[in-house]
Amino acid sequence: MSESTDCLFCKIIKGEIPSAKVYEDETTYAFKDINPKAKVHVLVVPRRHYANVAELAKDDPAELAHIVEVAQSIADKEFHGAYRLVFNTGLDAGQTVFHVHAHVLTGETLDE
Ligand code: D5M
Repeated sequence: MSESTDCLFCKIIKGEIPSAKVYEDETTYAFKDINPKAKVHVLVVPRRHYANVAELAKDDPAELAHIVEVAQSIADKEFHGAYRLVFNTGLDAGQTVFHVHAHVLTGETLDE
């Protein structure tokens, strides 16, 4: 599915809801998390709508690899390439927005 009308992150990608953009290209959009859990907390999302990382990996593994590249480039700029990458997957794992997103946590030394 390429777009979901009720999806918060689809609306952010389309500019219908404001966001603090960090990076964008043809396939991918990155913006600051509204509730940061680290000094730098960025969400990296594919423009196409996939519910979770497993769907993305199955349907477009190149985009998943690209999301990792974008995360790396953010951390290279913010914190000498060190970062934590999290994909919450499923309600019981804490996923609240069902448009796949990589949490990139960086900018400071992270607790274990
Ligand atoms: O992560 C969903 C994340 O999305 C959570 O960390 C808050 C963030 N969020 C929710 N609404 C917004 C807006 N409008 N801008 C920026 N960030 C937002 P999950 O893994 O699904 O729990």
